[in-house]
Amino acid sequence: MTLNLMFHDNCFDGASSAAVFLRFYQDKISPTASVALIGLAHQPGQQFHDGLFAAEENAIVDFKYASSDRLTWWFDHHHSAFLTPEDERHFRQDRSGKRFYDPSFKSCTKLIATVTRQQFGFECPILSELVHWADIIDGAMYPDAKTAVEVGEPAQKLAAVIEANQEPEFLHGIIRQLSWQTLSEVATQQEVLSRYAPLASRHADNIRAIREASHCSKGVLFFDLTGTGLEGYNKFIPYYLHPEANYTVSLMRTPKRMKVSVGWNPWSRADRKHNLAAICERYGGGGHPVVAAISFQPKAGEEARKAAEEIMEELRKG
Ligand SMILES: [Mn+2]
Repeated sequence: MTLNLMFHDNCFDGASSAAVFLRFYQDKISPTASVALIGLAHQPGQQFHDGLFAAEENAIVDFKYASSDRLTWWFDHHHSAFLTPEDERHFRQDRSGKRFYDPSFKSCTKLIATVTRQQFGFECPILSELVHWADIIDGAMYPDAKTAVEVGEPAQKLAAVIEANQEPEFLHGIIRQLSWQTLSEVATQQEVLSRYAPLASRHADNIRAIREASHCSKGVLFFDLTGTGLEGYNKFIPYYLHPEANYTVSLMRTPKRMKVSVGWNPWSRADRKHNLAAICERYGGGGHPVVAAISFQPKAGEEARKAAEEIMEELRKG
């Protein structure tokens, strides 16, 4: 048996989802399957090409639905799981019993662990620490912004390493380890810690850059990182610097895309009146109600800036 296991790349929940699914698959479906891991990133334009579904079984976890009849397994919890209404119809008509969608879950990892236990009798205690942390990290369940920004726990350090990773082979190794070892064992190994060290100093630089670039008006914090060369940051930094902000809107440029990110302050005492995934979907993006993003072509700077401004105006109205 061959399996293509696709997962949300550069994401702790994506990697954890892949690890839990991989272990489930080996324990309950096919112990000898040859499994290829494939990280998927959100991109403007067409998302899936046919080669992704070339194995005997093809699985997607923590990522958008593909209306391919060659898709065998699918698990997702994102609000914006369907690229089109046709994709959603395709999913609703599915009778395979192997495609699962529940946006009430904070992490896809927990969704997979729950469904595979209930429907396939899959139990694996060494994974429980991983499932616990995926829920905290993907669900932003930290007690305060300081805990989230200090990155004190090994799981948080591993998450930062995964988010910054640019070597697919390294992440694939981590996923395979996470399916057979405890999270603590994997997260505290030297290979992970040595990758975290340079990120820790970059993290401190990012805090400084965001402090300088950001300004808050009517509860909405804005910063533009396109001129800084910065390609990613801990998404809680804005609320650590500006606890008074209810929302953040930011602009960032990477070689592959121009990205508008929109977030809700998880420690805000205000009532959230906007669904950020729904707002971003209007521009071809998506995500969760509390954190969402839009990817534009790298050259579409003006288009991205216009979208960011429109979104800020909407959020400032309260
Ligand atoms: Mn997720």
